[in-house]
Amino acid sequence: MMKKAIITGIAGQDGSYLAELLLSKGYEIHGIVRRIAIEDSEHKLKNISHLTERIIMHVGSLDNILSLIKIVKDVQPDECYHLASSSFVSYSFDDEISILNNNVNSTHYLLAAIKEFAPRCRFYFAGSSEMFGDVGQSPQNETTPFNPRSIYGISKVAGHHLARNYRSQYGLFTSMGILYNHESPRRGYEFVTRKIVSSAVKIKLGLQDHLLLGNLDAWRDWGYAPDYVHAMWMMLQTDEPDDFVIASGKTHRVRDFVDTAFSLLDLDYRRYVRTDPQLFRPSERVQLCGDATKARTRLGWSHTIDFSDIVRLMVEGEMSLHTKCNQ
Ligand code: G4F
Repeated sequence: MMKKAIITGIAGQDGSYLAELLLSKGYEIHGIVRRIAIEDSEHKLKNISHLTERIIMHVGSLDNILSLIKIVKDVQPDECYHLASSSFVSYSFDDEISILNNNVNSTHYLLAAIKEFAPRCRFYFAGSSEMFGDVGQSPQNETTPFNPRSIYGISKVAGHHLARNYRSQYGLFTSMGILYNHESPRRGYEFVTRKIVSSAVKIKLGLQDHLLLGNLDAWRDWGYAPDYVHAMWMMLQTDEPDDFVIASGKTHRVRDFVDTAFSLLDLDYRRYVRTDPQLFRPSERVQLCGDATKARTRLGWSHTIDFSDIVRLMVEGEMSLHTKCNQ
């Protein structure tokens, strides 16, 4: 029988790739989106505009447990991928309050709705390397203690404990991916990789003259988003629920990303990139680098696209957006 999956955050980078993957596997897909997304679909649903005929959209709010109960009850999903969250790692106090409330409550409401109304549904929780935060060891794996240093990281640790608790207390199948940074041409503009390629292309086309960045010497373990959503699906196909680090295992500096992107456009980044102390973040002392041995051995997962190809795909994607606009 056709499997049914609910995806929260379906219009985001990961949600859109996951929807494509599950459709290719014959799933019936149900996406939960806010009313505002339907009203401004050209912008807010652009990542899934090519899929809207093939997915069932539910207008619902993740901060309203009643709307989630209704959707879970009606759909009776086999799998639920909870990807929606305020995912930009902000350090602003204003954002802190809503990020913590939204991220923790939405996870709790969904788990509670599933426990009551679709207890056989398998639940994927989108964890993050931000949960490790100011960590004492590199690389990190599933046994590394969490020491989050951002509200976003704290909200993900709380969500992780909720999911684990529903696993051990109520027997729900809840699995978590601790995903390191994953990028693609669908990445949001607030994240450093998209900011870099978008500016580099504009500089190349004479539409912008410089790029302001924060710490160029911050290290990140960057992978390719479609590889990472494949791991999410694999995690829900196992015999037992478990938690997995998903990472490339290789780190690069923001400076390396900048250099590679600008070089692909025959530009010398040193002429255009300036740093702004206001864009620096606290607590970025230790390299976030993931050890995905468990995912490789237990799931058979591996990443397929390396750093330089990710940068190239993003630069090409950005260039083609400008070409389309000018046609
Ligand atoms: O692209 P970023 O904003 O991503 P960050 O904070 O690592 O978080 C992303 O990955 C996490 C792990 O998967 C997710 F949990 C999270 O939701 C998100 O997807 O920043 C990357 C690095 C940081 O070290 C930051 O300090 O780039 C550095 N950076 C330097 N200049 C900048 C900038 N980041 C941003 N966003 N903007 C800058 O101008």
